[in-house]
Parts: sequence; structure tokens; C-alpha cells
Amino acid sequence: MKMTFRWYGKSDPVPLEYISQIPMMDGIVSAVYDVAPGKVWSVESITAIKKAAERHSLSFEVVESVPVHEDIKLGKPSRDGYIEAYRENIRRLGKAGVKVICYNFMPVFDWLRSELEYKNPDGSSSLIYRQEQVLAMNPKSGSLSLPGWDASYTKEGLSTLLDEYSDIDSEALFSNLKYFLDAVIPICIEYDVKMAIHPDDPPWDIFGLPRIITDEKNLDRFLSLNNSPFNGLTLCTGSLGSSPHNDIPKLLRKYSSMGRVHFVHARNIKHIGENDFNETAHPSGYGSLDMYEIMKALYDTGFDGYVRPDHGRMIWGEHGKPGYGLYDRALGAVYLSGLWEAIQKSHKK
Ligand SMILES: [Mn+2]
Repeated sequence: MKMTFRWYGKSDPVPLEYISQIPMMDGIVSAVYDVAPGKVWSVESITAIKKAAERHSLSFEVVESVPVHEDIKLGKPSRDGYIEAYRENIRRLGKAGVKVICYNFMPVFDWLRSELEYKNPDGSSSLIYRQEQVLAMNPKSGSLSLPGWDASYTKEGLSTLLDEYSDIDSEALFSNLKYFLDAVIPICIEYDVKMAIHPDDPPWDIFGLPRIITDEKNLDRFLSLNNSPFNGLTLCTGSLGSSPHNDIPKLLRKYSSMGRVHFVHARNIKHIGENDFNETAHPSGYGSLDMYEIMKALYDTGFDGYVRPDHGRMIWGEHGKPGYGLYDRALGAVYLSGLWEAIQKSHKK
């Protein structure tokens, strides 16, 4: 297990020096953030991240994310050009020593929350999801004000894009995903870079848009779209775990023993309703997920991939990128490493 920490590049309020001071930290997870989806990243930009990380004795072996252009998800004829750009990014990242690429295949919207600074009774704040509040927004009417979501679309642009998705159901999305995988996995094999899809967050359809990386049945189907071990998962415990129907330690045990889990986002959430959840501190006692069982599932299956803490709360007066403060993520990282050490030593007796 290698412990990592997400870093948003030079504009990240958390400097690499601070990340390197977190005990038991191995490396960063980062990306080139100033290039539009579907375009090729410059070798210079990739090398700059690697060199900056190495100056602080951190590795840079995981990219999150190389975004997938909407035309690929829609299966439009223009997808082939965007896929070629993606293949070139894999080659360049592989040459720079990157081992895992995290990406997602969610139509239009990435992760969704109803509030980014929900005040907890202890004065900390966290990201919260209340289905009713999210569904009360109508993306087509321009009343969409989803917090944290990149509002780079104009109202008209978003409306057109949503219309294009009206023909895309989950079957079509699976088929477009297979087309993408079959084109990129051979390059991954050649350059020793593993693809690791991130589950949909939250893992259910929203605004009439299909979401397919949601549960065990669909994860099985996803992995069988392309059976190469290079086609794998970013198992985000908080994303899949926001559905109470997903048994996270069981899923981890199953897919990690198949060698198909390459990256883990280890975060806790608390169910506060059928489709509602709050993001909590990492330790098991604070949320609905048993983090000990999660780390144990990884240990027992010989997991040697990457783990990172995820989100947590904003504490100690920190103001930062929602979900990506330094303090609570650092506490999460050390807690997870502590669980790992305890599990490891209890096995050696
Ligand atoms: Mn995640």
C-alpha cells in the first residue's frame, strides 16, 4: 500500500512541503489542470509536476484525472480524435513514470453535492448531499447553481448538451465506454499505465442522466467490457458507500483479489437518509463505513496499489478548496496508515 495525497498544482493552497511533512506519505496525486478535456498535455507540464514532487521526496505515479471528453461518452463521430489525444496522454504519462490514471465516465456533471460548507455541531464544516435540494434545481432552466461544479457551460451550451444525452441510456453509455476502453487499453499495456475508473458520485441517475459505475452488478459488467487487468477501478469508498446497498469491504475484497483495484479513495460518509449523506472525519466511529474492515480487506488481498485520504471536513479555521483542506485529510492519512500498521503487525504474530 502506498499512501498518497491529492495536490492541485501550484495554485493549491496546500504546498508540497506541507504534504511531505505528513508522516508516512509516499506521493502525490495530481494532473495538468489548465488544458481542456480532449487536448494533449505538454511533456513540460507533466515533467514539472514530477520534478516538483521529487524535490520534496514525493513520487508522482497517480494522475487524477485525465478527463474524458463528452463526445466520447456520447459516442459522436468526433470521438476518435479525442480518443487519439487520450492515447497520446497515456504515452506521455507512462514515459514520465505515471502508473495509474483515474478518470470517470459520468455524463455532463461530475460529483454532486447540495452544500459545500455544511456547519457541523462541532464547528467544522463538510460537504453534504440532500437529494431533495439537488433535484429542486432544473439544469435546463438555468436555475442550476450546484456548488463546486465547474460552471464553464453557458445556459444554452448546457441545454444543448443535455439534449444530446436524451438518446443516451445506460446501454448506450456502456457501449461508448467499451469503445473507449478497447482503444486505450492496448496503449496502457504498452506503456505500463493502469486505467482506474472512479465510481459515479453519488451512484445513481440524476437529472435523467444515466450513471453506470454504481454497484456490484455494474462494476462486474464494467470489468468484463475489457478483461485486461489494465482496465481497473479507483474504489472510492465514499462514492460507492453513499448508497447503503453497497457493502464496501465486500466489494474491495472481491475486486482487489481479482487484481482490478489500482487506487483507493478511503473516505467516510454518514447516511442521513435514503439518498442523503454527510461527509465526516475518516475514523469508523464518525461515519457509516468501517474503515478498519476496508483497510483489512486491502491487506488480506495483498493490495499493493495507491490509497489516498479523501475530503473529510474543514477544521481548525482552515479555508481552502472544499473537500481538499490540509488538516483533516492529513489526519485521515495518518489514521489510515495507522490502521495498516496495526493490521500488518497483528498478522506477523
Ligand atoms: Mn473519490
